[in-house]
Amino acid sequence: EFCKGVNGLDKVILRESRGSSAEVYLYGAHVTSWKNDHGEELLFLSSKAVFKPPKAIRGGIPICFPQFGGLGTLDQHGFARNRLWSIDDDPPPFPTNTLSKAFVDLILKTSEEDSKNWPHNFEYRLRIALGPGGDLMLTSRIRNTNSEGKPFSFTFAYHTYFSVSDISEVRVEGLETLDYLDNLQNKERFTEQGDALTFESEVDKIYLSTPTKIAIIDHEKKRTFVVRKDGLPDAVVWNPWDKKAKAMADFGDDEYKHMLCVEAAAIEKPITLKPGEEWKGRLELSAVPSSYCSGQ
Ligand code: TA6
Repeated sequence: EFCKGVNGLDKVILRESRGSSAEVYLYGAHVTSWKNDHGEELLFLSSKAVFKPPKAIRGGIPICFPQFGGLGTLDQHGFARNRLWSIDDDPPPFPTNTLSKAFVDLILKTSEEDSKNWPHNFEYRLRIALGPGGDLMLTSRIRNTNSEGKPFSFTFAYHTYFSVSDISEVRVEGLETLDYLDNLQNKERFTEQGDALTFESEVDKIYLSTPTKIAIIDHEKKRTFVVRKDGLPDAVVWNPWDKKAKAMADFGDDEYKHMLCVEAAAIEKPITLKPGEEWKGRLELSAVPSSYCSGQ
């Protein structure tokens, strides 16, 4: 369903037959809402989010491409989240492994402007779909359409902001004992301790070679988010906490208590595509009652 969102920006609403829904703005191909079949909002969106290009929307699932973070020559997190995407009316067959009738296909291609800073031709096709159980599935297909002989490399993240009732009551399972780069200690490499992650201060860590499944347990809501990913070996965990929260104009001072970013990513080893080659990166989010034991 197409409609106008905040500030008249084009928005698509996906509705699944059992009541779950999602919303995505063509600006940034940015998912800003994902609700379960009880109408509960599962993603965090800042009350101060600015829906005005070229500023990225604060919350939901920003797409970080072709550069994660400030690691290269482009703006922080690349330009995909700051561009107007189009509806892809000629998508290649997507091998989605679940039948989904609630989906939208978006596409972003090289622009004159972006070629100045990132001199490559690409086609980025993104399918956003709701599965029968209300799972949210994002499938990215990025193809190098350069003329012969010009490979390109990129880093990538689905920068997902999960809504949590109280960050001090949240645990993350699946990243214990792994190595990570700590963005707060100039990206030095450390090894995570042996049990679930808990949060009592700012965290900004890039976990390396992570499992395909990560669980985010919201104790108060008795809800577990399950992140399943494919083609995305790394995972970023970020909470700005109070000081950084105050420093962001598009983020409420106390909002850090109600969000956690767990981002399926490919950062440590950039992805390189030769002309004609295509990369696929899949993210599948589900929200299940916390009686769910993460070992499943
Ligand atoms: O994902 C973590 C991170 O790289 C943090 O360092 C912080 O900068 C966050 O992304 C938000 O970045 P943004 O450009 O959206 O404000």
